[in-house]
Amino acid sequence: MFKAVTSIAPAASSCCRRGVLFRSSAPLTSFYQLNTSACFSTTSQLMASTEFKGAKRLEGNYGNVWVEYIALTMKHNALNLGQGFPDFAPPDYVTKALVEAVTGPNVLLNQYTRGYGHPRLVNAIAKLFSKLHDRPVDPMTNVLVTAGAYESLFCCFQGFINPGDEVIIIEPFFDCYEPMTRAAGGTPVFVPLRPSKPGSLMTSAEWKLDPAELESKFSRKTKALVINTPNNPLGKVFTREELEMIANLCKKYNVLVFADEVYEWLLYDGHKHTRIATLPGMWDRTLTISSAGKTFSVTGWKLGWTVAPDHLMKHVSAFHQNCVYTCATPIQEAAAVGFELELGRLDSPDCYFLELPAMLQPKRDLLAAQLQEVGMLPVTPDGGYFMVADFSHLGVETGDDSDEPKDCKFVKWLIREKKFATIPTSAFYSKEHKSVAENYIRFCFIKEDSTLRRAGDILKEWKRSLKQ
Ligand code: IK2
Repeated sequence: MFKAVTSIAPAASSCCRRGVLFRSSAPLTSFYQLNTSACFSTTSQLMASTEFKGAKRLEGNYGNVWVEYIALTMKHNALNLGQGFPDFAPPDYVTKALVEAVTGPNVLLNQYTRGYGHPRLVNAIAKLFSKLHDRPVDPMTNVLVTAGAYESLFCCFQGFINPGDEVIIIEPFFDCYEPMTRAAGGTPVFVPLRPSKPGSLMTSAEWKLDPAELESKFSRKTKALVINTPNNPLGKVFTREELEMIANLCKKYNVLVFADEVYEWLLYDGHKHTRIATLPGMWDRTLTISSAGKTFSVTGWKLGWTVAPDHLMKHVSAFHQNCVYTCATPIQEAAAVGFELELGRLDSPDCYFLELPAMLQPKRDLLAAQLQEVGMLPVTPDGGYFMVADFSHLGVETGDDSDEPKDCKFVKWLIREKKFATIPTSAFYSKEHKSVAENYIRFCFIKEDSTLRRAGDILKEWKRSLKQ
């Protein structure tokens, strides 16, 4: 039933039904993954025999890019520049704070805490966001702590979207926005960022929205617009002018904004992050979503939060209360300790929120140089920790004549043949716009330099073999 023998069989068998990915105490790259097809066939036999159908809202929502490509990466034991997580240690003050929370004298930190967020954490987040939003943010009514930004997003969609509502999604988009819209009964309406100079070297700023095209997507049915800045996968940091244009349309058509700002601290070359909630008239219609996983390089902690005005937050909180209810107390305590420390040094270069992008910028440049060396055209990101690159000039013959987008075929070929994992960029575009991105694949550069160099070596070796 399992692809690898694990010493955690009892836990594994209980999680089999959920298709969970396990990590052993072995190095970061050696994950143990369940054979999900075996799990599903057992489940489907069960379903067939009892004729229970899944809920209609799940139709079209089975499987996703992560499930497919992570499984392939594991199968081929490939170097993983696909999924977005660091392969280096988080700041030790947060990990020490977690140990202290679990083993220290305050044993109650191992028990349930306040459902909408651990008091110490919501206080710290409210203090920070009062500064960032330049307005009082109430810890008890304007902050909701969730199981990752993912749960914040889910609660936003469930809290506001009704059958018949439309949600405008700016592409490329973090892939869960589409199934989350559909699961709430809504209809996603896509509008793409397009490269202004395809086939040449670009920065992420050169991927642009057409304002007229965007406005054409608004209608009486539009309930919300989702924006992700800095953007995954492009690294585009929307400018103040671009955000004002979007905000003005949202005000004109009376539309909510779900602002996914999980990469809010990851900015390069002096770029500034504008929070759409801070633009005139936007606080009252915006839910801002963040992630401790991205902020403190602890993606496995799965801790996020939403900041919003009371009249919006009450719907999102009600949904959270009826599903997850309360997040892990020690994790919240440790994140609170992290915030309290950083709050005291926000403008100092020692602040992790500034130190991390300063550490990542040379990694970004190293990866870009390596990609250029083998003939790819990287799009230099202004933010985030991903980079997309045009591979179309390489002329690789994958031998795959399926009707999948070119980037999917190329990524599968790279994993299979070169043991090197990336993610196809078309996965972040809707069916109708996949062609905009199918010459690009996505690399994650929040990795040790040695990992990035290994990636460069694989690519260079391959390039050499092409010449022979
Ligand atoms: N929003 C965006 C834009 C994200 O990128 C993520 C998670 N990162 O994705 C990993 C990848 O693209 O390889 C989330 C939300 C979810 O964040 P969290 O982990 O806090 O739930």
